[in-house]
Amino acid sequence: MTNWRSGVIPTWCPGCEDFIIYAGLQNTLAKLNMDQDKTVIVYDIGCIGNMADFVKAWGIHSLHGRSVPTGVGIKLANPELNVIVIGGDGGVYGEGLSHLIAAARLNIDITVIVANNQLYSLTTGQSSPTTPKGSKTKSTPKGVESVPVVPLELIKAVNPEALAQHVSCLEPLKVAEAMEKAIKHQGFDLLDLDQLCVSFGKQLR
Ligand SMILES: Cc1ncc(C[n+]2csc(CCOP(=O)(O)OP(=O)(O)O)c2C)c(N)n1
Ligand code: SF4
Ligand SMILES: [Mg+2]
Repeated sequence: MTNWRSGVIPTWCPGCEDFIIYAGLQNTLAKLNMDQDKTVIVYDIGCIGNMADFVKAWGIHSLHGRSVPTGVGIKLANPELNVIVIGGDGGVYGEGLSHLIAAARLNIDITVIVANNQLYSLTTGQSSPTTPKGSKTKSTPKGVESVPVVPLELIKAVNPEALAQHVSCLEPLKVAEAMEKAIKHQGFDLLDLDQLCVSFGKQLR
């Protein structure tokens, strides 16, 4: 069986649900017997993006908010490749939101997996576009004033054919099932994962 672990020990905080996403991805890539030479994983910047060091696969640790267009470029240049994009809510729904919408509208055949902890966690817990209204975070001590972005509704609005899923990391088996469905899907797909940041986001769950 193909080994998808790089050998580098993950540096996430103990109890971080990024471990669930990492385990789900490892299991799914192995279960689907993915061709390691034809699988490319593009990582955004952030805690979840640090997975770039922990997975043994071709990949790019791109820029914050620029993982989706990097993945789109790879797919357009070589359609034979399986392209998976992994990022956080800050990168994919904040700085990179227009790229996400463009890729969904064009129905580019990539899988986008988002660790949605409703925070900019690597930078120690500022609010993101998905932080619920009223939530107190490091950057919003009096509570967030705006309503959150709802990723699945955005995707469905621009492409009814796209596969858009939402699963909580509290259900690891469902995370892996959803990853399998997403990777098998032909066309654009988004997997939004409810991921707890135990260090800065306990007040959000
Ligand atoms: C263009 C750019 N803007 C800002 C930063 C600083 N920065 C690094 S990580 C990060 C937050 C990441 O949040 P998210 O994408 O949600 O990932 P998480 O850390 O929560 O997993 C920010 C703002 C950066 N590296 N590059
Ligand atoms: S800061 Fe939060 S998201 Fe980042 S590794 Fe720690 S628990 Fe996970
Ligand atoms: Mg985040």
